[in-house]
Amino acid sequence: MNSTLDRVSELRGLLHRYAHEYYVLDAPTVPDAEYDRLFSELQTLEYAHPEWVTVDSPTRRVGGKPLPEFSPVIHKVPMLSLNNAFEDEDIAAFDKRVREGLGVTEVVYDVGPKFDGLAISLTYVDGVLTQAATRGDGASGEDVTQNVRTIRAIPLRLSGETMPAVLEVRGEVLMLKKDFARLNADQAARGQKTFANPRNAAAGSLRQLDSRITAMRRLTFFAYGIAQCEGSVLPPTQSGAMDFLVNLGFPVCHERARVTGAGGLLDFYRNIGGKRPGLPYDIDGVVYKVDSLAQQEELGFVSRAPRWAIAHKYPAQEELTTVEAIDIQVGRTGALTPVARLKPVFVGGVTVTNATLHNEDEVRRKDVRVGDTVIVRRAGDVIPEVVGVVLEKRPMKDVPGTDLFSTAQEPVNSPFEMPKTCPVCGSHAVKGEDEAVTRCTGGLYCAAQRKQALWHFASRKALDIDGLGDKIIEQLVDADLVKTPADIYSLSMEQLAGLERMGEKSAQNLLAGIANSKNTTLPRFIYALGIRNVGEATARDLAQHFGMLDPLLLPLPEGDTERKQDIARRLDLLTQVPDVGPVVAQSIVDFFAEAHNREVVLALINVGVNWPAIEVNVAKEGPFNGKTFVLTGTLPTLGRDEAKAMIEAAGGKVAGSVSKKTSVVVAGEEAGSKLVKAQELGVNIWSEEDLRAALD
Ligand code: 9MJ
Repeated sequence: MNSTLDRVSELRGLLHRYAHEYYVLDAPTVPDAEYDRLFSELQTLEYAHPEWVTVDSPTRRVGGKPLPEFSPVIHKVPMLSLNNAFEDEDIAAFDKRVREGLGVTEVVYDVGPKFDGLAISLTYVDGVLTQAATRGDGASGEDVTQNVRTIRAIPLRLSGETMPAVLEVRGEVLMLKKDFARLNADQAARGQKTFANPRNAAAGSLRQLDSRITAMRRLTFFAYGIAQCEGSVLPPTQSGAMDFLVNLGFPVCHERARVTGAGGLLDFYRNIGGKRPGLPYDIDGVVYKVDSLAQQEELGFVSRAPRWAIAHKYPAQEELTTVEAIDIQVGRTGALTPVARLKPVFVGGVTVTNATLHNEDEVRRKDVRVGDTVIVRRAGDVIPEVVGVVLEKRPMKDVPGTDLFSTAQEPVNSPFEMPKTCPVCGSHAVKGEDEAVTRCTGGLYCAAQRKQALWHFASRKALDIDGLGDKIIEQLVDADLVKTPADIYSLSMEQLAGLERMGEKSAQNLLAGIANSKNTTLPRFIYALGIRNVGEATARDLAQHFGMLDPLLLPLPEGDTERKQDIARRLDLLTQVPDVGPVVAQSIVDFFAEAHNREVVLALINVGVNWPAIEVNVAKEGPFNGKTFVLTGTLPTLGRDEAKAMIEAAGGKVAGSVSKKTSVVVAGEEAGSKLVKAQELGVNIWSEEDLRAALD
């Protein structure tokens, strides 16, 4: 048994299959980089053992078989592909080969981006598009004329003065990044399959048997070469040929140049590399072509590729790796984000060890599991992400089958589950029904949220602690000197002076700032707690309405039924507060339902944080006594505060959300869900005019 020969046949099998999935099925299961790597491994082995080369080796042909449904097209001039290079040295070697092959000291190149799309050949007879064909296996492709006719970038009839009798143009069909994003959003909205990248979207769109579908997908095209030209004299250079095509009405990429020598090639590579994230289309490298067509002819071809051109690829933006763990990261607002911890992999020029999985729904949709092999993408400066799972590489185990003698297989790993509690602080994790994000309810108690929460607590609109900036908070938390905002008030001179870059004077100032902050106001105090959805205005409304926090500081009862009733009562109480709707009310209830949060509030009061008593809005005597109003939409003349003041002056209350208890909804223009709810519940609906009339 020859293990190298086994490897050769294994590689051929894999490459055949991957090419079939990629070219014929439009459903690749591995990233391009993996294909390239296996391909070059096979090339190396075949180079060392020429006796093993077979006519059907993937190195002898390009791509896969045409789909049987499209008519085959024999390419009069084979559609070859380009050799790839990755390193600067490969480029120096290419330039050297070219110079030596031509016996010259310097060569001029026509250079441009390498589009990541679908190669296409367009034939024009007497200036009219007669046939469009895909590359297929390079010798024959598929007739996609009907589909190509729908691509607006491709001229149906040529313009210009010199009209060749026959012209065969080569180029790339692609989808712009923005059209790809739009297509995927549409597909997801319609519950249809999304595409992994613009290349697959372009291929999937062009290979539709129904050209009406192709027409709805926005595809574009760039010409990059001429395969045949009869009845017209071609310019003597590649760059001249491009200008010739521009004159005939073809789209040709503007990011092109003429450069000299390996230095010129590498400068262009770096220049385009810098522009790459901002380009409207995906490119996977740049292409260098000897500019003189006579020199191109002199150099000729080797097996599947021209000697006069090379593709200089950028580091792969997609790679394969395995998921070692799925951790939960706790964000600033308590958002729990699943993050895939990956076996380190080099993608897009950096080593990637983590990739965001966004949220629970996303992990479910992609069904990413620990132990899975995944495709990781890193495009530009974008955070690396898991594009999808290679399902066939999922680790499996044998299990007993339906009868005694058979076995079946099932995955070793199980689907991901979002934790029910915060992994950092143990508080409950909650997810709103229509929300994608799961959040930790730990608030001030949660270590991961603590730094941010402390910063918020000390900020100007909250307790306004002079001198307590984020650098100091960072140090205090890292040194475990401060766990909750209450701990700020027991910091000593020695502890502060021990911090980095903290002189005695600034320590003194900070202590004074801390002491001063104890005398605050209730709105500031409520705002400082950092309750989700409770901004300055809501904090003010809550303070004004309750005058104290006591109703919320009682623990929830133990029993399930009692607990539910108490929550309902609290929600009801809170939605009586002007501008507090069910979402805000729920955030407040969730916050105070956590014992840790209540303890922090009490501890702050115990260390001496205090505020002047607030005169609670007491309902005035008037015609609206006992009535609850809800304002929605824009009233013709009254501002929101004016309308509210008018209602309160007449003894009424203004609440934030509509319920059975609402007496009247005053609706203006662009009233939304509150008006709908009022209609559903049969609540009285007034206009501004009705309100004024009732007060007259
Ligand atoms: C791409 N993909 O952008 C060629 N290509 O030339 C460009 N491909 C090519 N040229 C000869 N710009 C064979 C393929």
